[in-house]
This record gives sequence, C-alpha cells and structure tokens, in this order.
Amino acid sequence: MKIEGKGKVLASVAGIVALGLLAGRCAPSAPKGARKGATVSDAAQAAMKVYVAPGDLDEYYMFASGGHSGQMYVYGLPSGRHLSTIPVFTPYPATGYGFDDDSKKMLGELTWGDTHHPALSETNGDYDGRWLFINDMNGRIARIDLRDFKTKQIIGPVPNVSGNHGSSFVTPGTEYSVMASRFSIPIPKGTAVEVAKYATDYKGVLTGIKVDPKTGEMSFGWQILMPPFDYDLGDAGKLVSNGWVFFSAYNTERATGKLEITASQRDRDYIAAVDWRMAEQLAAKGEGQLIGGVKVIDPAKNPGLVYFMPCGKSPHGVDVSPDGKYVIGSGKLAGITTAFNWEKIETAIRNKDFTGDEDGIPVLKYESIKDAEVPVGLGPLHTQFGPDGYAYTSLFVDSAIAKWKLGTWEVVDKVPMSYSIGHLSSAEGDTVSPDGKWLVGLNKLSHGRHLTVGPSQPESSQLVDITEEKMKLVLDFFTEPEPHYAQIIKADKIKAIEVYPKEENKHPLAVWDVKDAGVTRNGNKVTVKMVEVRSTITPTDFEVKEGDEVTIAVTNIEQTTDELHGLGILDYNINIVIDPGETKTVTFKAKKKGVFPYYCTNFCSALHQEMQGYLIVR
Ligand code: RUQ
Ligand code: CUA
Repeated sequence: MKIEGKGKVLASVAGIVALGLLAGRCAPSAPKGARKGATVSDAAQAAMKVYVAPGDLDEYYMFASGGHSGQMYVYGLPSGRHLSTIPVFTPYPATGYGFDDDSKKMLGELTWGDTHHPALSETNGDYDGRWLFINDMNGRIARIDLRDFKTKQIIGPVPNVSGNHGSSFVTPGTEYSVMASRFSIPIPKGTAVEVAKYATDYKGVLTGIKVDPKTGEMSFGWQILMPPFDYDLGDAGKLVSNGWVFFSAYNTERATGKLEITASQRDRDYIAAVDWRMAEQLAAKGEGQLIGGVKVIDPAKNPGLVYFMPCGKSPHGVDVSPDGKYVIGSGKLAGITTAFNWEKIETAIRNKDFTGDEDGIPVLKYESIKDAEVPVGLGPLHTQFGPDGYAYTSLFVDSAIAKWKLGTWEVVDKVPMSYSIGHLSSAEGDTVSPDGKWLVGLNKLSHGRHLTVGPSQPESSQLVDITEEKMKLVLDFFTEPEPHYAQIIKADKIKAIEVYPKEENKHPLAVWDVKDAGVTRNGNKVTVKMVEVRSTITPTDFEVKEGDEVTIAVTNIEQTTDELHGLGILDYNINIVIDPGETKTVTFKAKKKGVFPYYCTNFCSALHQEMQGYLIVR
C-alpha cells in the first residue's frame, strides 16, 4: 500500500471494514467463507494489511522459482498478485521465448529445466537489483537482467556437475554464483561405471561460476573434487565469514539403492565449508587435473581449501545469519537445528581440531564448533532472518514456522502452515540487512485451500506478518509449480525500462522506416526485413520458393510503453513477440507450399485485427 494519498488509503480501509461488516452481517460470527475461529475483526485487520487498492503498487517484488516449469514467476507483495512470468529454461509462447533465433540458440537441446534457488545479485551482501540468477538441475545457471526482466545468458551444462541443486547462491559481492552436485556420478560424464563402485568411483563437484562485475557475464571459475555425497544446499558467508561458502551434504554413508533407508544410517552428515578465495587463487595458478575439459582441484592435495562440519542427520538447508557469525544447519530428520559459531569454526581450523577425514578432507569436531542445538520442532528445512536478531525456520513435518532468537536460542513463537512448508522467504531475509515485515511460507500442498481445479493442484504460499512479536498469517495465495525458493526485494531497488530506446538498437537487420522494409535474396537464402507498428505489418505479403531458408527480422518501431507486437505464422510453428524498440529474428526452412497468413498476436490497438499479411511459398 502506498503511503502517499492518505485519503485514498483511509477510504479503502473504511471500505474493507464495511465489507467485512457486510460479510459478517450477523456479527459477531465470522464472515462467510472465513476460516473457523476467525472473527470479523481478525479478517478485516488482515485484509487491511494486504490490501493494495486498484492503481496502487505493491511494496515488494517476490521472485519465485518455477521448479520444473523451468521459469521464474514474479509476484507483488503484500497483494500476492502474479505480475509476470520470466521464461528461462523452457519455451514460453506468451513472450515468444524459445521461438526466435537468439533464445532458441540459448536454450540449445534442452527445452526444460528444473529451477530451485533464485539469487539476486548483491553488493556488500545486500541486494542491488541488477541481476537475478537461477539454477537448473541440468548443470546450468541462467542470468536474468532486471533492467528488462529478460534471460540474457545460460551457462552450462557445466562439465562434471550432475544434478545442480545446491545453486545458484551468490557471494556477497556477486563474485561467484555457485553450483553443487546432488547426484554424484563417475566423471568425466560419459564414463559408465556400475553402481556397486559408487563409494570409490563416483564423485561430486563444487563449482564457482565467475560473474563479471560490470556486465554480469558468467564464466567458469573453479571446480573442486568431492567425495560421493549428495550436495544439497548452499549459502555464502558474509561479513565476518565472507570468503567462505557452505554446502550441506547428505548420504555421507556413500550408499546406493533405497536412500531413504541406506542414507539415513549415520547420526551426523556434513556441511562442507569452502574457502572460495583460495579456490580462486588455485584456479588462477592452473592447479588441478583436467577432467571433462575443466581443471578440477583436489582438496586432499590443497589443505585449507575444504573442511567438513558434522551436522544433524541428513541436513537440508544451510543458512548464514545477517552478521555472518552463525551458520545454521537444519537436519531434516531431527527436531533441532544447529547453530555453528563462525569464530569457533576458525579456531578449530587453526588448532586442527579434527576428528578424522573424508578422502583427505578434515572433519572438524562437532562439539568444538557448535553453539547451540535449537529445539525448533520437527523436520527443520530452511532458515530466514529478520532485522531484529530473530530467525525463522520452516518445519516440514510439523507444518509450521518457528521463530527463535539468535544468541539466546529461545523459540518464541510458532505459526502453522497449510500444508507442508518447504522453503520460506522473508523480505531481504538472506542479506546483511533483512527488512522484516513479511515472511512467505512456500508450501508444498494446498489441498482444500482453493476452488478445486482437479488433481493437478497449485502450490500454496502463505503471507505472514512478522512486524509484531507474534507472527500472524494474513493471506493465502497460489503459486505456479513449484516455488522451491523465492527472494523478496524492496520494489524501489529495481529500475526497469519499459521501452528499448531506439538509439540502443544495434541489430544489423533493424529497420526503422517502413520504406526500408522488404525482401532480399542471396541464392536460396531469403532475408525479410519487417516493420511492425500500429496497425500494419510491412511488408503485407511476400513470396519465397519451396526449400528456401528464410530469415524474418522484425523491428517493432514503437517507443510507447506496452505496445508489443507479435508475429504468428500459421502452419509454420512460428510465434515471436517483439517489445517496443526491439528487433528479433526467426529463421526457418520453407518446407510447405501454399499461402500462409501471418498476423500480430498481441492485442495492440483498435485495428489490431487488421495487422495481418500473407507468406506465399511457391
Ligand atoms: S529445496 S524444500 Cu530444492 Cu531448496 Cu528445500
Ligand atoms: Cu500489433 Cu496487434
């Protein structure tokens, strides 16, 4: 809710109260449809908090991973409105993504991805609103530019990485976005070794993807050879622990088969602590063995690079507190979450306070590095932070969020979630300066919370007000599958353009005047320079010969917000969308003879239906 225009806000508040009263005509019973136990005033108060009046803007963006949809979803908070879908690893006809030449090339052979953890770029540990990184299980990371909310680069599949789940977390200066193998394999890829040799012949790798500080361009940084554990999640150290990155690991049993049994034998698994500055130095010196085309560094030969911190059984999330002093490890099969003390970790490293090693990587002594085992509840998965020293941990088994205090380790409140919370996200809650205010529970199940839509149900997200001592659930909203993790950033940190300025368009096939539109032929290669502007597609028809390779370059010469034009060609599976000021190309073989209508797919003006033409293939 915008603060300016107080009168408007008051009017809308009054409106809600009136609505609330109307709905609950026979006060004091709850409004029709309200959950059992809720009173009119609870509902009205909650509504007032999340209500964004027509025309008003949300205060935060929430960027949610779209899981195996391969996309990113953008929501406004506190309204929970779905604002946009950013296609990343999967074609998306609505924006023509994956159909034009550039995005098709960027996707390559993989036309799906499984995204888990968005990572907003950071400067000094705080979101800077420049880029958004997102991982894919197929060993890739994508970069979205928040200047135009478009996917600009996909790096990978990176050699030797298999099942890139512990990703795309960034270091506090966005020096690196990291990757980790969830499924160890024999490396390099393409080597077939029987599963019976898993413990010795399979390997995991931890990888740093370097990010150019000016352009955001990603490149291979370093890779570290690791024992065959399942590396699950990660987080970079900050402030006092800056320079380190932490990865949780389960199946330290090195088991195969039914992991639910075989990988739950040990009481403790690990968090791997990696000195990424040292990794950077070793990579710069050319250290490592060439495997699969990249240098892989062996930590056994480079003492000081990696340490294992024993952690509660089968850990999932690992999260570093805003001051960088605590590393929180959640053992998902335990009733506690462990707070490790960074100072104690450093001391233990200095004193070589080890209990053994794993393939030459020292294991630190648990008792020496932990500060507390916090009794948060059953099935702790992930932890986020508030500005006031409080931490919030999601409890999958208890289906709740626990609020607890860093330092005193006291659990002060719990709020139930419907149902089965996975990740949670508080406003800027994984940075050096969390905003507080809002916390979103990203739940795996939504049964019974919405109108039925058949067996394929949406995920549910629940908005929790964390401004007061007691957490308050204020809104249910529904998210596209499957928001594993989401990040919430203050809206005013993002400065997006809505039109591509003409002077920035350097596309070699761009034409800005309808006079310059037309068809040129070079052997069997045909280039069509096309202009779209309200309400004509120029040329209005053109001819090619069967078997020609045709490239259509469309320039949308509009310089007005929201004036998008599309180009759909029937029977040729062609569908692109061109934003104002943009040029896009699509190349295809004219395989079918006949007359094929083309038209603008985005409703753009009163004469939108007139934006059409004919492709004739002779
Ligand atoms: S995961 S529910 Cu893919 Cu981040 Cu924890
Ligand atoms: Cu252009 Cu419709």
